Amino acid sequence: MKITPDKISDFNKNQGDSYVAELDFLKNRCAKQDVSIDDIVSKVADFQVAVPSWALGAGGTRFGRFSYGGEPASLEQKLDDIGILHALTRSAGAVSLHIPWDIPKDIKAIKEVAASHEIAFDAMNSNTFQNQDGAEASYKFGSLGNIRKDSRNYAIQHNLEVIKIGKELGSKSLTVWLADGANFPGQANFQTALQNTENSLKSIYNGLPEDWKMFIEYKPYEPNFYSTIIQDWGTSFMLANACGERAYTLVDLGHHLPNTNIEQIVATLMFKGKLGGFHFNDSKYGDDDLTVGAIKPYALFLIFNELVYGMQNNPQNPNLAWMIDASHNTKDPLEDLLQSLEAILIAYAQALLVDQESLKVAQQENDVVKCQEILQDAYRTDVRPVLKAAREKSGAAINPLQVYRSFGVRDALIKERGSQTKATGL
Ligand code: LRH
Ligand code: MN
Repeated sequence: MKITPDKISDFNKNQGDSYVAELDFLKNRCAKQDVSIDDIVSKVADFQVAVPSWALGAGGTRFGRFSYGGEPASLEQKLDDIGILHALTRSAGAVSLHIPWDIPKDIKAIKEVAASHEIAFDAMNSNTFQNQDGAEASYKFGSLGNIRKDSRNYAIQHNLEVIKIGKELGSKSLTVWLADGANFPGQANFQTALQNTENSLKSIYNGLPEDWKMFIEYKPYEPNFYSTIIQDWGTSFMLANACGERAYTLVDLGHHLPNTNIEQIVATLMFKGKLGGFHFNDSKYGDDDLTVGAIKPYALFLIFNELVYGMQNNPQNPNLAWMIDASHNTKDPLEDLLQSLEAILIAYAQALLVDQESLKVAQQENDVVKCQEILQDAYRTDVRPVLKAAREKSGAAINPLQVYRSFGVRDALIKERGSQTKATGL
């Protein structure tokens, strides 16, 4: 199923969305504060988020999985689905592959399919949290941090293999997330496990091509429920510094204990030039991998406020890798991803509206009330007309979800692929 730009622009025309009037109102209102809405429209139009190859089918939990019908059964079909998201939004121009869930059988063919949808290959993800058939060593008790040398070496080799595949595809970064840890006190020596992990990461880093980055993703728990070796941003930051200047910390929004001040972590990592990228999602309790902005939209806004400040004031921090990492247990995966893309762009546009100059003055005067008023003025601004303008400017759908439903995309995918296909991934 391919959605062509002309079909989208026809739908846009016939829809007659009145967003232009709302946009003009916003332009007039913001002009007084010397904020250019046209600038924000361009920045939003340029903002590209990578879609995870492992989140295009129905996700599940240990308590069950409910398939969705028309799921992509191959990497080609996954790229076609991301092609649909990109055609509708023009902001999903990259895929983040997970190996071995999505090993390209024919590199040349896969690159052609991706190019046909104008999709780039973003960070590659290794998988040393599942034993593959015929595995020469086990990851049951860990991988890079395993007490057994054979498991550590096997995991290092796997990451070097993932880099090799990524190089052929044109990717420029590797994300390493480790499930490694312990379920019980005494099960592992914390220092030995950390030392083994650091040495293993250094071996992988030494195999990183000159123009590549390595992202070290942290997580407090799951699947281990007593300790996780790379449990928090500080451990990831420490390991990234130990590896070298092209190693960075990756922030998955769901990988924080309740009430963690994630925006402060973001500010700290950008200040130190060690923030590499994001896995966007939302959560109420644990690593719930829910739709971005579905539970804590204000927290997402505050994170983007620090990101915008950092992008304007921290040249020491590289361009960030933006990725979604969500799981769709009860929603149509593509509708869920469309909602996540919308929430990310809304938070970004609201953060770009923050009057940083006035905020700085209010902070210097310890005018606590004024500081909050400045932030919440931006957060309480309906920026959806900005997103619509950015999408129409990019040849995308003014209202992607409406087009997705009106074109009957899911029914067409079920007709094309059947109702029993199952996508690789979580
Ligand atoms: C771990 C994680 C990691 C991926 C996996 C699919 O919870 O966030 O980023 O490897 O999900
Ligand atoms: Mn993640």
